[in-house]
Amino acid sequence: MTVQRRLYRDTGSITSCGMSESAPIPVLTIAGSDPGGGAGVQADLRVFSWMGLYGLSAITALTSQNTQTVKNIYPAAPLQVSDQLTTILDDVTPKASKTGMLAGAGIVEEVAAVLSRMDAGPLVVDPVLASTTGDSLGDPEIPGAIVRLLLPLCRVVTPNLSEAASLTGRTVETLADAIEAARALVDLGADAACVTGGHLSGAPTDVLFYEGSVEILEGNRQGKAELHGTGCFFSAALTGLLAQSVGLVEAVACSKELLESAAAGAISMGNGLQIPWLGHPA
Ligand code: PXL
Repeated sequence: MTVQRRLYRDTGSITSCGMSESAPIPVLTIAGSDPGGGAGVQADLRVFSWMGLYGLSAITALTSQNTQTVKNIYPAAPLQVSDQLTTILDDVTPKASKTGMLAGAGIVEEVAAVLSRMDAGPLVVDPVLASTTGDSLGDPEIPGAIVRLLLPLCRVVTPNLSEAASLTGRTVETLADAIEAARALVDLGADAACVTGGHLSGAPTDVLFYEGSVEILEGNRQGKAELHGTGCFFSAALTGLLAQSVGLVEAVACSKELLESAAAGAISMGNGLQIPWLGHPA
């Protein structure tokens, strides 16, 4: 697999497929629980441990869901989220962090307040607004709160097309739209924006806007079916690579290749959507 070869050649601390060979590096996810294991905190921690990293997690919501549907969402109280965060960060400084489902504008406010005063490493914001099954994962105030409070703190924001549309107030349907949306997200305060193109018609092409230039990352669609938890997988892999000091463009390209590999190996765990799955590291 190209990821393996490229990482082996380019980065001393990574032996294969994004795996760290040094002492376990702490990485943090701030996200919701998916008890079905396909998305959210459970997916993030699976990616982190596959990379040999030490996963920390602050839970923003419980959900009752499986591979077919999101049945219920139970958001944490905002202060419960900030309490988890300050308690973790008082003790351990992650080398990188990510946010996933934040479940309410009040939670976004608390997360931003903590991350603006405590070091949690470079921040990946995955602006989760809905599940692949189409269920909303939070209140309508979330996109505005993410733009106002989290984009200025983040290293990179990783929306899919519809999330990019919600964050920017634009129509984002084509590759040209995705490029403009990525630029707009940087104008709104992100250091970099990666608009993922899994829902583009044609090849799943991602767009990265970073330091004034655009990188187009073409991908290959693996199978026809939608998968559950692809956004979480991608942003967790990206966080894990940033934690290992891989440069942003390389980390995005590598995360995309890891996701393609996991999509090619997707598993049916329940009767609904398949889950991206990486086999054991080589
Ligand atoms: O894939 C987005 C996502 C993120 N986080 C949680 C989820 C989902 C999708 O269902 O449940 C907790």
